[in-house]
Amino acid sequence: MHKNLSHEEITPPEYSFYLGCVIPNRYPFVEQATRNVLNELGVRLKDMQGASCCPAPGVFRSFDIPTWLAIGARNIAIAEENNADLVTMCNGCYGTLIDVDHQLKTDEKKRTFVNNHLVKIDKKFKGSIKVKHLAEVLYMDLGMDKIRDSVTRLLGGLKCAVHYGCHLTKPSAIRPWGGETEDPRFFDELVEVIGCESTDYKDKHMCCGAGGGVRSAIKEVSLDFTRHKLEMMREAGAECIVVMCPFCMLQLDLGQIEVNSIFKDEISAPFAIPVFYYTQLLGLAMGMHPNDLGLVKHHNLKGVPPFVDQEPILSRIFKELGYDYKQLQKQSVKTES
Ligand code: 9S8
Ligand code: 9S8
Ligand code: COM
Repeated sequence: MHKNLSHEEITPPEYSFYLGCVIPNRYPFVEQATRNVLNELGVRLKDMQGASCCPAPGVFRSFDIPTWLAIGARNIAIAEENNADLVTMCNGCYGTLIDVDHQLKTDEKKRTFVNNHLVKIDKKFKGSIKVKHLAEVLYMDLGMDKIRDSVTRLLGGLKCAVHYGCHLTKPSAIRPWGGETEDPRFFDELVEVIGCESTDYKDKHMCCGAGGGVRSAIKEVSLDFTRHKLEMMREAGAECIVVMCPFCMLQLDLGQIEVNSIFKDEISAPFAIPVFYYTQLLGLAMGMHPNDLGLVKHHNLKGVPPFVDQEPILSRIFKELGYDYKQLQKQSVKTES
């Protein structure tokens, strides 16, 4: 008998994979986890040869809009050459690239301006592809049924504080979530479908504190936001934080260590809430090995992410799934030496 090939098996969904800066430089295991998970879900990722910083919306757009438009357009043009919609794992990159794409698709004057520059490097913004966040690819393109079908084991009711981050849902008019910014549910649903609890907490949609260049400009103000968010998450009983933005990840992870030191007199106890990127947990629920998801920290180097120790939580989840954290760690050290 012939196996009926579904449409997907004939043409797997393809995307241009935009990495941004923070993941390659700070959290390379997030790229690994995401590549492996998408691959497992039947998605084909095309690398973007020569892609640069998006450039970061809160930093670049605030200073120089024409340059921001031109550099953003150059990155989108690379995805256009790939002939595949662009997917990004970062809210900030999403913010820049979707806003640039929207402005250039709707404003001919801006498009002409940008293309007059791009022609010098043999590039052109055509407006032929879409810019998507990973959340949209998972939730809308692949869809919740497909995600649900791919889950082979549930994560035991792990209490997650979901942090959406600003650029994922705002400005709502050029985001795909039906205008929702105050109470979106898609990220919570993605977390619930893998057997976690999305713990409700106060000021859930407040900024992590990093964005808009605030982290670089006034560290203490930015960390004061982070301190508040962490207090609210702890108060609600969250066991971990789940993000889909590496800049939020950096702020809530490394920032937690910083908060513990600069606000040590204001906080009731030091924070130790591990932070995961969503695909790391999704992969685990899909039956993938922790080593393929960047979930085993193989060394004891200081100053290397993840900064907040994930072992206590992971040991517990791994045990339920039949792995031994210490064993995995030892095995990996052996093969490395
Ligand atoms: S690229 Fe350069 S700094 Fe960053 S990661 Fe996301 S936003 Fe775009
Ligand atoms: S929240 Fe506000 S601006 Fe943003 S998206 Fe990521 S970093 Fe955190
Ligand atoms: C936040 C990016 S994800 S930026 O700081 O607003 O540019």
